Amino acid sequence: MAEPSPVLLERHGALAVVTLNRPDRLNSFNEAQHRALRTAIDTLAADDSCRAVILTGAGRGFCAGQDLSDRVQPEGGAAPDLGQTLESFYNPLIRTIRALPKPVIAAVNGVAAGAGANLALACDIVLAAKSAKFIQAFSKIGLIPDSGGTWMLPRLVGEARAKALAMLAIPVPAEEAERIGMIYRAVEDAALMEEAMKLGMSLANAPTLGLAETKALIQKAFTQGLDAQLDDERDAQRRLGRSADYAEGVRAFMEKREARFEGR
Ligand code: T3D
Repeated sequence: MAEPSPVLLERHGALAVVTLNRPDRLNSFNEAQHRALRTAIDTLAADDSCRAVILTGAGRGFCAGQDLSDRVQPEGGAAPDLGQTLESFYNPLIRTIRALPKPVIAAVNGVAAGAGANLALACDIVLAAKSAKFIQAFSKIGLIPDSGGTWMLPRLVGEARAKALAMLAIPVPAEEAERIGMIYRAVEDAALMEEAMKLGMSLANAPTLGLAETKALIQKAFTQGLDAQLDDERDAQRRLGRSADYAEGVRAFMEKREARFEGR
């Protein structure tokens, strides 16, 4: 029988749902899943009719990071070059999601561990089922939090918590993750996909160019001062002022009706 695809891609109009699909391994990454996810995201990136993306996991986990069964070293065997896997797979994945000019929602349906946790945190809006938890599992196997973890965690939760969570690999339940600002919201398990779809549909029908500029500017804010940020805001607003969605937004407001944004 043919192997099931390690990544599923569904379209609901302008909204795409990407599902990691190796549930018996908690959707941990092997090379096939990396390649399939890259293809799915590249396809959506190139498709202007896709205006928002949801990333979720099949089964009871979101993603348990690297598939460790591919990392077992025979006694006396050569060590793997983990820098190479980061360079080839994890880093491009995080860079692509951060640079994607459309919103990406993580719908964290269950445990998110190692690179799986940091993949979720790299998304623009993170919703999690209340039973989900986030674990910086790396320290348990002698590694550092990769996939942007050492950059993202201190920004989200502060240096003190980031170091403790990373060094102790403490599981953070979804509600606690919401309380400390690590994620946007924890929701009832049964409501997760409905909430994610609602949010996704509303983003998919929003002014996409404005959302893309908002995403880029907020991400930039961590790396530059206020003066440079004000200049970038001016430039973005100038570009957006020429967009069809801005003209439609103003017209709709004046005519007291719902705007019909087209993402251009
Ligand atoms: O290597 C490189 O290229 C560098 C990049 C590294 C990036 C990384 O992500 S390193 C970190 C790798 N991930 C981990 O260390 C997490 C390992 N998994 C766990 O700690 C636990 O599985 C969880 C805390 C995530 C969940 O625990 P629990 O008790 O809910 O489930 P479980 O029973 O441990 O797992 C269920 C099955 O999934 C189990 O298989 P089995 O016994 O039913 O056949 C388990 O072995 C498998 N599984 C879970 N995580 C992984 C995995 N198999 C391979 N690799 C995994 N990461």
